[in-house]
Amino acid sequence: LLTTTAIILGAVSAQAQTVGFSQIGSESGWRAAETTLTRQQAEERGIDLRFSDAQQRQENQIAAIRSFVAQGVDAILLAPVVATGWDSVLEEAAEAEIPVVLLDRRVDSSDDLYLTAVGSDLVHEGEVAGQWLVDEVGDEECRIVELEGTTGSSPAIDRATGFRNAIEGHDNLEIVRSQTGDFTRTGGKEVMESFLQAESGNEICALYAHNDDMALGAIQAINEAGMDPGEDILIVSIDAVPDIFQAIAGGDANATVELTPNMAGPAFDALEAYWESGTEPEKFIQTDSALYTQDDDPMAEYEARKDLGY
Ligand code: GYE
Repeated sequence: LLTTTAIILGAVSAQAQTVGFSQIGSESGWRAAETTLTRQQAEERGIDLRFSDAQQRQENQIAAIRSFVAQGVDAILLAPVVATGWDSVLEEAAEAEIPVVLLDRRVDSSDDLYLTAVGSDLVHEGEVAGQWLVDEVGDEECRIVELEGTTGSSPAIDRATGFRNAIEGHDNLEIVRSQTGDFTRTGGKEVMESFLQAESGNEICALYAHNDDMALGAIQAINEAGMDPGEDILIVSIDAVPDIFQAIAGGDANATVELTPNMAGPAFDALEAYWESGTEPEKFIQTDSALYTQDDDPMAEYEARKDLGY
């Protein structure tokens, strides 16, 4: 009887765990890389990944989570497009005893409603970007325009806060325009065009973009306006995607703050420990935020990232 039981338990534990992944969409190169790496990590670990692309709409994410609960998956990964409106669907997952792991963004819900959150300190990222600009301009007057991420998302809220923390007390730096570009290149280009028109005749010293894709779109707009991005207008952003390193190498951008796209590694590690032995992880598993500038061999950084699925 014992042998038979051991064989059955062995078979059950060897059975692939099924994980539902509610992904925001593919709005940026960074997001595409996160999806690529999540699929690779699941493959390597023998996890059956069920993927849903929400096209950046919260209602699609909520529907996907409900579907995963109905399927009886063993865990859910959620990259929450915005920070609010998750309580009821997370409660449904909790009632079904399905652990939820948040990736790269946070939610306002109680942390009892998710196993852990894997991501960066988004406020600190904004502070790193702001401090770079403070150091770069010294005492010079600097009128700043800001391309914000998706309205209501935790990165848009926190990266705005962090940047303002860093420039506080430096009265020569002033944010004169701020608008969402929704984390996309198209959004960054279109909003930067409107900034340039609205500020024609006034000097714009710097652009702070909440992600590299909006900065890359803005660079196109600045070039089309006959100005020199990286020179006439300093550009600092966040994500460290390969294309921003090409822009930095070419003098079209100045600095980026790294966000690893590998959120799934730590997420699956926590889930495997939880499945194996019920280990409850810390509620926040933090990833690093290194700064890269023109002094950091940008083409080597490009080469290191270009095949990661961005
Ligand atoms: O910076 C951006 C993506 O949620 C922190 O989402 C992430 C952000 C990332 O659209 O490229």
